[in-house]
Formats: sequence, C-alpha cells, structure tokens
Amino acid sequence: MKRNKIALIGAGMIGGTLAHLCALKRLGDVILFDVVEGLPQGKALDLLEAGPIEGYDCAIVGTNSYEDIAGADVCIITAGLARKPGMSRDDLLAVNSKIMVDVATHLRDKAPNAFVIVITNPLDAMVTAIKRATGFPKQRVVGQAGVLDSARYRAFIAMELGVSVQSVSAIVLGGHGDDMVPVRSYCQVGGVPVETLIAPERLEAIEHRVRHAGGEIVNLLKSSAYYSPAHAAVQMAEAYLSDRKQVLPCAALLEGEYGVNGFYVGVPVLIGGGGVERVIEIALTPAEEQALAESVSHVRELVEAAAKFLPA
Ligand code: TXD
Repeated sequence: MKRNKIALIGAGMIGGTLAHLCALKRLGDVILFDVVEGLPQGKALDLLEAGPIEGYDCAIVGTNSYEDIAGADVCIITAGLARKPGMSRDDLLAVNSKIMVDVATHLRDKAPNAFVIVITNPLDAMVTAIKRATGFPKQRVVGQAGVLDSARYRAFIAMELGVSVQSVSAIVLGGHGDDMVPVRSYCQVGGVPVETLIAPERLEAIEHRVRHAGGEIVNLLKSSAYYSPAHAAVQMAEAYLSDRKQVLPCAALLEGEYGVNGFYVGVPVLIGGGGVERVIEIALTPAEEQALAESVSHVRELVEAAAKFLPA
C-alpha cells in the first residue's frame, strides 16, 4: 500500500485551504508548491503542527521546487494572479496562460499520470491551456467551477425554503462567468421540482444571485472566495481517488456532446478512478438550451482571446 500524493500548485488562499482539507480528510500526503519563498513552507509547517491535535499523520511539505511533486496522483492548480486595477482581461489572460504553460511543462515531466484539477481564473481558458500544454488525455484534465456554482444554487434554495441543504439537488452548466446556467428544470427539493415550491420571480432572483455569487464575495472580502472553491475541488479529487463514480458538474472537454466540439464547458460528468469517465447529456428546456449556447459562445470568445498565448 502506498499513500496518495496530492500536489497543490499555488499556496495562496485556495491552495492553503486545499492543504488543510486534504489533511483533515486524510486524502494522502500533501505537497504545497509556490514560487514565493517561505509561503508554502510556512503554511505546511503550520498545518503539520496541527496534526497531533487532529490526529492526521500525513506528510505536508511546502516547497519551491517542482522536484517534490514527482509521481503525484492528483494535482490541483490555483497558481496565478488575480486581476489588478489597470489590468485588462487580455493582460490577465497573458500572465496566467504563461503560468499555466510553465506549470504544465513541470507536470508533464514530474507527474505524468496525475489527475489534474484546474481552478485558476479565467477558468475556461486556463483548463484549456493545461490540457493543450500537457497533452494529457481529456479524462485527466478537468476544471472546477460547476461543483461550486451548484453548491451556491443549493445553498440559496435551502435558505429560501428553510430546508436542509442536503435535501436540495441542483446543477449549474456552462462557462464560469456571469452567464452560467442554473438549470431550474433539474433543481429538486427532496425529489420535488423546485418550480412547484418557489414562485418564478423568486427563482429568477435566486438564479441571478447564483450567477453573481463570486462577485458578491469579492465585494465583501475584496478578494475572491476560497473556502468553497477548495471544498469543491476536494470533492472532485476524492471522487477520483476513491473511484466513487460520482456525478458532478465540472468543466470537461466536449467532443460532440451538447453539440460542442473542442471546448471546455461545465456539464455533468462521472468521476471515478478513470478520471472523467463519462459526460452525461441531459435534455434541457428551449430557454436553458439557448442560455447554454450563449454561455458556450462566451467560452469560445475567451479561449480564442487566449489562443495567442496557448500552445496549438
Ligand atoms: O471556482 C473557481 N474556479 C474559482 C477560481 C473561485 C474563486 C477563485 N478562483 C481563482 O482561483 C482566482 O481567481 C485565482 O485565479 C485562483 C487562486 O485563487 P487564490 O485566492 O488562491 O489566489 P492567491 O491567494 O492569489 O494564490 C495564488 C498563488 C499565490 O500564492 C502566488 O504566489 C502563486 O499562486 N503563483 C504561482 N504558483 C506557482 N507557480 C507560479 N508560476 C505562480 N505564480 C503565482
């Protein structure tokens, strides 16, 4: 028996939270990598020192050397810059695309069999960059957006009705932008269609909040969410490591599904030991289909804008 090895590329707010969750959930040994000296080492040591209290005894190593990620089973990427005042979307695309190409080079070299989960924004373009620059099979490169966006939808519906979040199931499809598609026709509360429980105008307001939930946090925190994106990525990692065959909404490379070819789009996928083992196609209402098409067209624009920074 050998322990799983989880490489976290980026030791910022999400990276640190990921390391914490991996330790608490005993997912395996954790390597926390960052280009900033001291940051991953400090966070790793802090978490290691909590081990005796919580009873986890995995290795947690902070590093600035890619040598340490050798043979990782799972790699979760949060490395990158957030948009700063005065920076255009193109500037951010250029900077983070270059970082993705750099990360991909090291992954190919040191962790060629890893299941890779990309979190860095702009998500749809960054997961494309990692796929192209690693050349890994599509089953092993996936983007995290839908698990979080769907969790937000579930949380808001549960709050509205005063029911447990566990009673609410929901999915959000499309790109990780303000035009993501909360799929009302598949949202259920204890198996009951949500439309029979909440009036259309309230549902409209809740879905608007879901689409802008990232911005709502940024307005409060002055930086982006980190607890919830980390939980979402860890659920995906666990599904892979435990061969759970769990159906989760993730950004997956579509090759004909949903009428889309060659783009990463948020859709329900089955994650198990083979990675993204299957894309699940669901029937949508005409309005949902149109909303998904619009979201996909924005993903296409984003990827085309990033294309000049990405490998062919
Ligand atoms: O759901 C989602 N996909 C998201 C995505 C939800 C919220 C935030 N999302 C995005 O995740 C966010 O817009 C960022 O692009 C990433 C990471 O967010 P985080 O809050 O963790 O950002 P930080 O704290 O700035 O951390 C980024 C780290 C930081 O420590 C840098 O030093 C490091 O990335 N960094 C690098 N690490 C490795 N290699 C390189 N080249 C590098 N460059 C910067």
